[in-house]
Amino acid sequence: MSNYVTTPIYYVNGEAHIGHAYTTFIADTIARHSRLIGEETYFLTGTDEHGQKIEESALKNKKSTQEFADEISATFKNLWDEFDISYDQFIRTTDEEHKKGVQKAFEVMSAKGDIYKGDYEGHYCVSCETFFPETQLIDGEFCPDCGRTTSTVKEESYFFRLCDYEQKLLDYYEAHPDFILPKSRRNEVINFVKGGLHDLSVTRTSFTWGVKLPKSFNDDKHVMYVWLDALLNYITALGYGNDEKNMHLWPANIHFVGKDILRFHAIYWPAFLMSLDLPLPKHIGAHGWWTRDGEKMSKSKGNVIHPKEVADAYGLDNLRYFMMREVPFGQDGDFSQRAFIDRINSDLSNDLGNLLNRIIGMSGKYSDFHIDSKDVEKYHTKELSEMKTVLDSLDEYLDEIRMHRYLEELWKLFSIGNKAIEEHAPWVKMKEGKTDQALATVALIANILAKASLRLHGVMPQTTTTIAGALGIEMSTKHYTKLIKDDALLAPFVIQKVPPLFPRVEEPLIKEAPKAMLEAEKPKEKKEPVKEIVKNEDNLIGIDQFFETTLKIGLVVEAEEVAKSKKLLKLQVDIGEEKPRQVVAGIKEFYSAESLIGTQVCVVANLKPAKLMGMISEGMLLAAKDEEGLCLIRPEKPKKIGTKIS
Ligand code: ME8
Repeated sequence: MSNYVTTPIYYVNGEAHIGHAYTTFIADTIARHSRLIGEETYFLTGTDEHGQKIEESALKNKKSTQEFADEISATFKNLWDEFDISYDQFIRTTDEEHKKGVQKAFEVMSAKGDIYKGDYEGHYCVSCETFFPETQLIDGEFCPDCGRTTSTVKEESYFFRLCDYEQKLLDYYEAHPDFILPKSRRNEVINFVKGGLHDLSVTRTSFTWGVKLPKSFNDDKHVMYVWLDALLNYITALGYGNDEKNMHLWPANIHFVGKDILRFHAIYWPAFLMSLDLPLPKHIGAHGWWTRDGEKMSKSKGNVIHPKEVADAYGLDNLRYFMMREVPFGQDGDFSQRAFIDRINSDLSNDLGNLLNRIIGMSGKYSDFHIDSKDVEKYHTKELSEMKTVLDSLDEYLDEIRMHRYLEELWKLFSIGNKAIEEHAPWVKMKEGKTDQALATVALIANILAKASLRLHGVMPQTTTTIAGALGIEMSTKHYTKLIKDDALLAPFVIQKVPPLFPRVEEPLIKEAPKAMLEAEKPKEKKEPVKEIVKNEDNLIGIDQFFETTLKIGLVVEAEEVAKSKKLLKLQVDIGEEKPRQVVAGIKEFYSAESLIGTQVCVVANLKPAKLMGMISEGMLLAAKDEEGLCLIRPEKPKKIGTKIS
């Protein structure tokens, strides 16, 4: 089976922003996953370079249209290269082969009787490169899609008999309920078609920057309508009208598009393909709109988010993860640095990064970094079966491009891992001399991480490759088949140390954002510090003051006595961050270092680090001391590491 995946080809009238990056990330994710599972995959992206809009933009920039198109097209290509987007082909509609293919398609449609010459009088929106009937205009003048002024155009035009395809299209939607994804968008297309289609004007005489009609038409005045030209890129890229060398990849499995251009892909494009007697793409995946503070992004508003700037600040894989996890596919989403930071700290740093650190630490201590799955089945049947249930459920979400659900489900694997560590407490097993059991738990986690990485690879290619390297596997079809399809466990290996993959982020990293944007990004939970301590006679404080102290559940993973000190113990306390915190505590008289390892404590987590006998202490333990001595304050029953105490 082959999997041909495409993005829209982007207009070259401005540089890529976060919305373009989003479509490209999703397509790249699907392409990478498809390659990993061993399917023949072809991933197409590129630029849409003809039309009045580009001609006008070039003029404004005092450049020739070709020069302008070359420059902007290169900015897209360079950005995708910097982002390591795994496209197989970057098509430009100014490519000679493409133009030839478009002319060929025009001839075939014409031979079929679907093209005729007539006069067009209508309202044209240059920005959308679309005609609208009077009835659709807002206040009789403005474009119903973008709100800009339309101009009245009367010109000779060739038409495509779109009306003839009305019923065929409706039949097709009926027979293929998953043609449009998400399914919730299907009705809007069906209703549009049911509302009645008009024949489509597919040539223009009002400008020249476009594909010429085939020579056989002997008509120099006309150039192709930019949408006919653009949509055909999906087949000209495979050699249609030229050498046809990749036409075996047709039909596409999925065209990813924004909801703004769904109509073109779900109505015009299928009709063109029917006219060409070619099969239809299997899916059109229409995603929602990324907004900035609820508004559409635009240069004039100064609220455009540049993908490179965000990726440089927060990490490319983190950005990919955030965009796919945060917003359900098909819905609009607001881009907020605060939401992004929360995802990094909780999902990536706490859940995923922490798990890897913990097994590196434990295996180092218990087995000189050797990890062997031999006893995993014996001690962890329950976890293995829970894992399998999660892994088996994932394809369904992927097939429907419900990426946020896919990732949400996938993350259950890390919960299984974290829970297993809490329940089986390998450090206790080690103390009890049950080394096999302790090592089995560590190996279980290694297997969870390996399998999760294989399933996460499409979304986070770089990070999962690093994790795989630490676990002695490759992101390859061979290993995917073995560990996912055949459900095997990892062969014995020596785990490699890796630097922390997801450093925690405390504050927005992009500071030069417009003021309004930073305001909106102040941590929600952080209230303005109370300037004056308001005390009444009873010495009461406000709740805000109490919440200025961050208290968390921690697990003591290491403990040792501080030589030459009667009072101090040096502890490493895991509070759900990338690495454990070092806490130097004055409790030596009351607790032995040994007895603390593997026990839970309550940590004040937002104290400024302090130095005690030359050692950094990054937190404080809660304790109560009376005349009988000191005791640590602990949760009544074990809680998830890092849980906030309130
Ligand atoms: O429409 N949020 O090109 P285009 C999410 N050339 N996605 C966004 C977005 C946003 N704010 N802004 C843009 C065209 N996109 C035509 C396509 S295809 C044969 C021809 C993404 O440069 C989204 O995928 O205006 C949208 O469909 C595409 O960029 C439009 O890019």
